Amino acid sequence: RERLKTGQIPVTPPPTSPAVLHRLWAEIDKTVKQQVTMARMGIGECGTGWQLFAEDGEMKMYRREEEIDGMVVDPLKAVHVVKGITGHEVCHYFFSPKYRYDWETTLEHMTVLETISDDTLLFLQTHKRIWPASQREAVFWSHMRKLPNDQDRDGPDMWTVVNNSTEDESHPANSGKCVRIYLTVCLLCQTRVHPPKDGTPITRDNVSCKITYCSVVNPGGWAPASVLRAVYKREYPKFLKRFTTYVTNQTKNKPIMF
Ligand code: 6CM
Repeated sequence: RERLKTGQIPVTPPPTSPAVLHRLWAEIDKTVKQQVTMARMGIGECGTGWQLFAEDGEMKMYRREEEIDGMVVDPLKAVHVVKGITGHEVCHYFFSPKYRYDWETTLEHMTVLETISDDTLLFLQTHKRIWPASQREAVFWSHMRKLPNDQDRDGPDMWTVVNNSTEDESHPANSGKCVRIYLTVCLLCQTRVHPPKDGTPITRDNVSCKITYCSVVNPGGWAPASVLRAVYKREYPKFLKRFTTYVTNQTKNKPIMF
C-alpha cells in the first residue's frame, strides 16, 4: 500500500488496474491526485478572486477571471448538494459514454478512441459551434476512481472522475475545421448518509451527495472574451442542474449504488 505523510490523501487504486501499465498512467495518477486535493479545498482555501456568479438552491458556482495571451481561461468551481443520489452513481453517469448524449447539451459528437481499462477511457469530442467562433473539439483521458473516506472510516467511499486533455498521434490538433480546446475537469463526490432513527433500512430519503465540480478550459484559439464568459455563465449552471436531475431520474427506481 501507498506510504502516506500526515494529512496526505490516499488515492492510489489497487495495483491490479490494467491502466497502471499504460503510457499515460504516470500522468493520470499525478493529475488525479492534484485535482482531488484542489477540489477538496473550500473556496476560501484555494486563493483569492473567486466570484459567485450563479446560485440556485444548494448549487453555488464561482469563477476567477484569468487570461492567457488574451484568451479567457477562467477557472470554475461549483458545489452542489443533491438528495437521493450517491457519489458512485453521480460519477458512473458522468464517466460512462453510454449516457453522455443524454445530458451533455454542448456535445455534437463523441468517440471513444481507446479503452485503457474499465475506469480509464480516451475520448474525442466535438462540441457545437458557438457563433462567431470556430467549432471546438477536445481529446482527453477520463479516469474514474474510488477514494477511501478518510473523515469517516465507516462511511461510504468518495468517488471522482477527472478529465484531462492529451495528445493523440492519429488526431493531430487543428488539422481540420475544429480548433482544439484544452480542458482539465474534476468531479468529486461525497455521499452523506442520515440513517433513520427507528433503525429501518436506508432508502434514498436517507442519502445525499455533495458534489464539487472544477473546470479550466483553454479555448485554444480566438474566441471573443465577452461571448465566452456569457456562454459559460449560461451553460455551466444549465449543465450541473440538467446532469444532476438526469442522475436523480435514472436512479430513482433502482437499488442504491454505494
Ligand atoms: O465536464 C463536462 N463535460 C465532460 C463530458 O463531455 C467533459 C467536457 C468538457 C468540455 C467543456 C467545453 C465545452 C465548451 C465548448 C465550447 C467552447 C466554445 C468557444 C467559443 C465561444 C465563443 O469534461 C460538462 C461541461 C459543461 C460545459 C458548459
